[in-house]
Amino acid sequence: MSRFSWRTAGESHGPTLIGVVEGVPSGLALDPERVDRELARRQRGYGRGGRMKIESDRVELLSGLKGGVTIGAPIAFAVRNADHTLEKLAVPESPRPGHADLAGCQKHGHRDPRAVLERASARETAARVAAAGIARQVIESLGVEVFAHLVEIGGVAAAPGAFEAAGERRAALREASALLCLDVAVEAEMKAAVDAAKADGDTLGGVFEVRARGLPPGLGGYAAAGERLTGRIGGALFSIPAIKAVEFGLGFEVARRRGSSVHDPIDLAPGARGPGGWGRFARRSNNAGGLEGGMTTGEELVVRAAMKPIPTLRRSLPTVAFQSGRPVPSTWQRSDVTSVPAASVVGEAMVALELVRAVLAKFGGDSMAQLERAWEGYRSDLDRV
Ligand code: EPS
Repeated sequence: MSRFSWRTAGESHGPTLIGVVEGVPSGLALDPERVDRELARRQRGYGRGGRMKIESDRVELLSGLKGGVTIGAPIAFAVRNADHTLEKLAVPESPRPGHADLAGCQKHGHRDPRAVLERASARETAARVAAAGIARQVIESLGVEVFAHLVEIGGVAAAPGAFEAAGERRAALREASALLCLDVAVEAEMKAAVDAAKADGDTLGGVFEVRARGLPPGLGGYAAAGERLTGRIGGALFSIPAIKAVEFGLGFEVARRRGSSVHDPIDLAPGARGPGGWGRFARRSNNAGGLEGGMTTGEELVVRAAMKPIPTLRRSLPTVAFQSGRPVPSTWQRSDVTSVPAASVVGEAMVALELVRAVLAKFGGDSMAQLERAWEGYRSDLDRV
């Protein structure tokens, strides 16, 4: 079995984004429409700009399948760019504060922000969402659900219990929301914040939350730094452009409380098995956000990420022209007012990719049948612990 890995290539205004996913077991009937649904969701969200009116992202599966079923070979895919004007676009005269422009030019020793921003652009995340849309079908077939929703935008927050209150209606509520938020009551206020920022030529950040259910305890590991799932998932979320903070469960609040009100007491599960049907144990609370010792606990995984406002502002910020060295206002190109809803879809994808990696690392298997046997075998093993 090859180790699970994925990579992407492609520029924001190049001909196409491409990607390769390796290590998906054979025998999985892959649903390309499942991938396209995620790509469409990433394009949505109140506050998105003109580019999303041009694109309609779709995945083209190029290898690793026979009759729509995985054969255990690398899965290559493309997501074409409708706007592929890369060679015609002007070179910006100055770097934008907040974007990769300046540090990227310094890193490469040139004065062409376009050569940096074309790859640094969050357009690349469409390929990540496609990679995850393929790979997550492995864990979805095992009953794992990964679900992200927007919890805050421009300082306007959803009610803290919005996810629990939504219950089984969560997917429908999110689908109906222009912001991919589960709290219908705050949506008008959130939209008003986006409208106000737009009117001022400004941009907005926010917070999204990713939840994962159906995970067995013991994914990840404590024995080596690189196995710790907290670090893997945290790193995966920090790899999304513009993410500045990540917190699991209680997050920063753990630093303010005593141990007795942080750690989740352990009980025997009220039924014969714990959450998700794994083992005999359950927790009274989930302040840990589903991770202890770098491993899943079997409780729900709960992680939030904070995104900064997009750095391309219609109202300019002070910067310096490369050639003249003079202070100039930053230039504006077409951009979003906010893309936190889209970032939530990318966050869901990144968490899903790390969970696929962790599941395949623990259970292995060249084929889905072998993976499923190992998964169910572990369920029986846990009854003896
Ligand atoms: C994006 C495509 C980009 C931007 C955005 C994300 O399209 P364009 O630059 O052609 O308007 O809308 O990129 C950024 C926010 C950024 O900072 O680079 C996309 O497909 O998500």
